[in-house]
Formats: sequence, structure tokens, C-alpha cells
Amino acid sequence: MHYFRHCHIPAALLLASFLLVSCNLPAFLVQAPTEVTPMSTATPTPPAVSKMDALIPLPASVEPAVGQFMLTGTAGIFVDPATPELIAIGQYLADKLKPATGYALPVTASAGVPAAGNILLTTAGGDPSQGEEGYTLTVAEGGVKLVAYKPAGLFRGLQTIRQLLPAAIDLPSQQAGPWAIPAGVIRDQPRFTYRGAMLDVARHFFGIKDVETYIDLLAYYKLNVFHIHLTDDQGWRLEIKSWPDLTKKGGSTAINGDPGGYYTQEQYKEIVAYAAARYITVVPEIDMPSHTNAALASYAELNCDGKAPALYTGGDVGFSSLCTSKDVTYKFLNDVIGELAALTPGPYIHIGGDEAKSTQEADYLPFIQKVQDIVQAHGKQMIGWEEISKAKLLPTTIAQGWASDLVTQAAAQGAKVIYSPASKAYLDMQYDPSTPLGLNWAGYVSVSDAYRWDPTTILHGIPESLMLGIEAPLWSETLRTIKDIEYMAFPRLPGLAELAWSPLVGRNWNEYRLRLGAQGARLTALGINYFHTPEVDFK
Ligand code: TNX
Repeated sequence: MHYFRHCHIPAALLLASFLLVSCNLPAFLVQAPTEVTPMSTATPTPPAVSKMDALIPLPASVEPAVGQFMLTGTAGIFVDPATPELIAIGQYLADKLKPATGYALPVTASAGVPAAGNILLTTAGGDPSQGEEGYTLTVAEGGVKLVAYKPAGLFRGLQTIRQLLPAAIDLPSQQAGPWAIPAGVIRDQPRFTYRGAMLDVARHFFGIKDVETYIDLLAYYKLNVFHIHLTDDQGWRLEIKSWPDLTKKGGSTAINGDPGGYYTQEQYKEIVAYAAARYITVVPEIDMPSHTNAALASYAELNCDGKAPALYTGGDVGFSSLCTSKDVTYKFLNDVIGELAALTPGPYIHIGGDEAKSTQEADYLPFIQKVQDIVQAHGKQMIGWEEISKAKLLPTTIAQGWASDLVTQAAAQGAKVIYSPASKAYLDMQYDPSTPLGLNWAGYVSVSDAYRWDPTTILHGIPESLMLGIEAPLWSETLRTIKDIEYMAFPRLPGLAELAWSPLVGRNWNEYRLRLGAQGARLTALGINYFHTPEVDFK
């Protein structure tokens, strides 16, 4: 295979371990001998703290090598094959590296191996056993090669490249450098297929720019699902053309009398496309039969007594209910879910189903089953909060645990499970009594609490095969700005992302807290308003 360099290494140089690694490297990864051959026979010392050891989420396998790749102003990003999709991925990486380096970093499609000094992103030779999102990253003095079976794997892997560079790479203005990437080989793939974060845009409304900022941060930590909680008692946030008052009236309010707002369908499509370009699936949620006061206030006919209640800006839950006995309720839901399904390329529609305290169980269970049929008729899989577990579920339906072990009843029916235990994964819980934002009904959730658990050991009786993954919800009763969102999500979200991505074996808070400490400089460079927890020594 012409691609790989033969290994004629003088015996004395066998000590230099980077050359041992280089034996298996494509030629462009190994620089011309005049430039790289160490003339001393002494074993070079690896840097004291390798960035290879400071990645979050921790890769499945890391083999550090001696040496480093220097990114310079003459570097280019090469992609193979020359598809628009791969060019876009290359451009994304260039756009992330340009502000701090000031380099041009042209993206070039090229079948074949670029010259030394460049970055290659390729699906040629990708390993199917690494799955849709796995990748192998090889860094040597002569170049960087990222190979994946699928483009999504390249996208995940380029987040690793970003984190291997000095933290200053994430600053928005040009820095001095130098821009070294430590040498080695990383083989990586996720543990769970569903790695989500949810944002409640109903209690408080967040505009497209804020949502996109959050999606970018999810991408940095290799999450792949953005669940958007679009409707609740306090506001309806997505334009539904067949029921326009949902947003005209129901979108006008927010909690505490704060400003309302909603996304037009065009704006919602923009969010979906923005996420898709980051290989993130949007899971839209229309909460029902409770959490529906905004809809009930907008259309009198949706109420059993035919009277529309006032708009609601308080913080209670469980007081509202759609009228499960009226036909118009199902016409309404068919219209809403139909429009939503048409806007949603991903496979899932979330129907809420939580805290239906004003709906009798005898009405609730058949309601959920009817809605499940509607979702299926529109070609989607239904996700619901754990309360749906008592209904008769299709094998394609997914139950999301949050407060109890009810989802074991869903799993017993063969349904899959997403786990978001409030006492661990709720980003809206206060960190401790001193942190100003958030709630504490599930207790305080420190950064270590959010990290020290595992879905397969908390929930007994659910085999890993039925555990689709985990999600970190962020409810916005107390959050008004993107800075508030950042403060609650960081630094807990990176830990939850690691639980979802990295192998269970070897996970350990004392080791993790050092990596998180090293990430502090990155969070600062990215301009994230993060909670400087005393549990971690931030660099
Ligand atoms: C419970 S979690 C809720 C939400 C609240 C949240 C606050 C869930 C399915 N329902 O309506 O916003 O607690 O933490």
C-alpha cells in the first residue's frame, strides 16, 4: 500500500518512540528526515502535562507519542472525498481555528495525501466498527490525519483537534501562538447513541442567536441531541399555521411577566439546520395533556367547559389539562404534530406527558396511546417523560426518566429509555445554597454530583441495550439570558457529556476534576459565564 511509509529506522533511533509510532503512519504525517530525525540518541522527554490527557469527554483510547504537530500559517485543511458535506466540515474547522491563529487555513478537496504540515479529514479507509460517530485521529510532526467511517465522526473528531490545541485557540481575536498539537493516536467512539441537552424556551423565551450559542457548546462536547421544550403553561413558542393564535396569544407571555416570543416556522427551520450542520438532532417537545395553559388560553374550544382561561405567568405545574374527551383535541394535536413533523428531519417528536396532575389516570393513559398513534401516523417515534410508562407503548416509543424508576415499566414493554435523573442531570438545580440561579426541589447538584453516577447502575433492571442514552434538561423558570444558561450548564454539562460518550470503565472524579480544571481556560476563552465551583481548581 503506497500510503504507508516503510520502516527503515536506524537501530539507534528506535529509542525515539515517535518514530515507532510513525512506522504506521501515512507518509505525509512523517516529515522529511532532514527536518525531523533527532540527532541525539537520548530519548526525548514528553511534555509534563500532555493535552492528550485533558480532553473532555475522555476518548475511548489515547496513545500519546513523543513530539508535536505545529500548525503554521502555511497549513491547509484537506478533505477527501470532495463532497460538499466534507468541505463544509473542513470549513467549520477552519472557521474555529481562524480567529485566534489569524491563518488563512484554506479548505481543499483532494483525493490523496497532502504534503507535510497539513490537516487531512477523510472518510477513505474509515472503520465501520467505529460506527456513525467514531473516528481515529493521528497526530505526528508531519501532519494531522482524522479518519472516520462517516462525516459525523469527522465532526466529532475535529472537536478533539480543537481541544488538543492550546486553550487560547478559542479566543475570538488573534493570538501569538505557537499552535502545537501533541503527537499520538486517538481512537474514539461514543458509548451511548443519544447524548442530549434540553432547553426550556417556554418559561423564558430565548431567541435564535442564544439557541445557536448553546448548540455550539453542545457540539464542542460531542453531544448529538438538542431537545427544545417549545410549549408550556407560560408560553407557546412555535408558529403553527393552522392554529395561529397559539403564538399570537399564547406566545405573548413568559413567567413573571417577562417578555414572550416565538419562532416562526422559518426561524425554527434555521435552528434545525444549524444543529444539523453540527450533527445534532433536534427533538421538539410539545408538552401535553398538562403544561398546556398557553394553548388553552388561546383557543376556548380546547377546554372541556368551552371557556378559555387567562394567560398564566406563575410558576406552578400540573394545573392545566387538554380536554381528553373532546374530538377537537385530537384534531388539534393531529394538526400541530403534522406541522411539526414536516419541519423535523429527525426521527423523534417529544409529547411531554409529565405532571398531568389535573388529568385522571383513566383519561391520561388512552390519551397517551392516541397521541402515540398520531405521532406514528406522521412517521415519527414518540418520546415522553416517564409518566407515559404505564400506557401501552409501541416498541419504537421512548420513555425519559426524570424523578423515579417508572421507566422500568416502559423497558419491561420493550420500549427504550433516556435517563435524566433530576438529582444528577437537571442543570436547573442550584449547585449549592449560595448559587443565585435555579431551583432545588431535587436537591443541590454539585459539579461532582452531576458527574458521579451512571444510568446503568442507578436504574436497576434496565439492560444497557435498552438504554438509549442520557440527557441534561435545563428548565428556565429562573433563567432569563444566555449568560444565565451558561452559568447553570457550565461546568456540569461537560461531565454529563462525558458520562454519555466515554467508556464507564476507569471513570473517576478525582481524575476528571483535573481535566475539568484544565478546561477552565477554554471555557474562559470561549467567553462562557461558568460557575467557578470550589470543587475544582480551574487553570
Ligand atoms: C419538573 S421535569 C418539570 C418541569 C419543571 C422542572 C423544574 C419535568 C418533566 N417537569 O415542568 O420545569 O421540574 O425543575
